[in-house]
Amino acid sequence: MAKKKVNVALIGTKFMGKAHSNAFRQVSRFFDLNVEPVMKVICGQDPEGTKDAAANFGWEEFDTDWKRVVNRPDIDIVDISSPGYMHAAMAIEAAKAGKHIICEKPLANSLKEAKAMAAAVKKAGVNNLCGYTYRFNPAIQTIKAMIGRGDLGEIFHVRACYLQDWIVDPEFPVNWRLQKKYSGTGSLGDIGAHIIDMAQYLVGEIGEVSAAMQTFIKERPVIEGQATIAAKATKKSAKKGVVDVDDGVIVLARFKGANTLGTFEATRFAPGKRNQNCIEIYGSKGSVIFNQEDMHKFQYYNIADPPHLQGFRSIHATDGAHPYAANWWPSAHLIGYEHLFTHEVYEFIQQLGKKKVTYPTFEDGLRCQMVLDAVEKAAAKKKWVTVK
Ligand code: SOE
Repeated sequence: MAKKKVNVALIGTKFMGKAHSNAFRQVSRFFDLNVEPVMKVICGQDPEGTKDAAANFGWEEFDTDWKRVVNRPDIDIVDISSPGYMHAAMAIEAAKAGKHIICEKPLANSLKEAKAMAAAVKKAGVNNLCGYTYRFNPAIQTIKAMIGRGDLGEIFHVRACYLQDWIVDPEFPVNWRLQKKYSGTGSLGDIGAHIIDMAQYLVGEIGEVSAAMQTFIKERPVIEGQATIAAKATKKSAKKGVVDVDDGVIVLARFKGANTLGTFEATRFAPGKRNQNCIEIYGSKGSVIFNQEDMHKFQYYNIADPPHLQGFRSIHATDGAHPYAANWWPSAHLIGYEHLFTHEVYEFIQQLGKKKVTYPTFEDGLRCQMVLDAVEKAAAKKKWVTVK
C-alpha cells in the first residue's frame, strides 16, 4: 500500500541545508518509515544559489520568500537550517501555521527568543526538534542506555570539550558566526551548546555555572560575500570588521540535585583539533570516553573487571547490536557525520503526531539556552550563576 506523504520545506542552502537535504534524500532508502517524506521546496536568500541547491540536493521547487514557504497549505514539515538570528521569527511563524518544525541549534540567539519559540510550538501542538545531531550517534545512544541502566553508578565528573581551529589565522575573514547580531555568541552557542546539551542529555540538568569567555582576535578582514568555515585566509585587507563574540569559553558546572561536577571547554583556537567533540564521564562503577573525531567508537572502563584485565576497552558502536547501525551496513563497516542527520530526520518523521518523543525538542533547546545564558552572565559578572 502506498504510504501517506508528508511534504517538507527546508530553509537554508549552505552547510546545514546540504546536510539536512542529504538526510531527507536518504532516510526512506535505509529506514522503514510510516510515511513518505517529499522534498517539496528549498528556500534561500539568493535566487541563483537556491535554484542550484534545489537541483543539486534534490528538491522539487525553490523559493526565496520564507514567509510564503512556511505558510504554504501543502507543507507539513518546516526545517529551519538558517543562521540563529532568523530562527525565532521563522519558527514562530511556522508554529502559527500549524507546521511540524525542525530547527538547527542553538535554538535561538537569546533566552528570550528561545522561550518564545518553545511557547509557540507548545501552543500550536506541533512536533518540534532542536538539531542536537550528535545525540543520534549509535555510540552516544549506547552510552545513554548504559547510564540509564546504572552501569557507571553515581556520576562524579563530566569533562567535555569541543575544540576547533578554523579561525586561528588572524587573516581569516569575519563571517556571521563571528558577529553577535547574527550568531548571538561565538564558540559558546556554536559548539559549546553541543557539549552542554550532550551533558544534560546523558547526565542531567546543570544547576549552576561559573565561566570565562575570551575573544582572542578582535578585528578581522572583511571580504565580499560570506566567508564559510572552510574559507581560506585572505590577503591582508584594508577593511577590518569587529569580532564581538567569544573565540573560546571555559565553564565550571554543578549538576542539579546531584553529586556531580562538570567542566566544559569550547574553542575555535586549538590548532590541530579540527572537530574534537569529546565527553568523558566518570562514575562510581566505571567511566566512558567519547570523541567525535573517532565517532564509531567509545572507551569503557569497568571497575568490576578482574584486576589482571583492568583497563579501558574500545567498543565499536556500529555493530548490528547498536542503535541505527543495522539499517546501514554489515557490522563495523562504519558510518559518518552525515548519517547522524539521517537518524535525526528518521526519528522526527517516525514520531510525527506523538506527544512524547525521544529526540531533542525545543524544550531541550531551551534548557540548553538557559545554561548558555547563565554562562554569559557568569563570565560577565565573574561569579557563579544559578541556571534559571
Ligand atoms: C561550525 O563550528 C560547526 O559547523 C557548528 O556550527 C556545528 O554545529 C558543529 O557540529 C560543527 O561545527
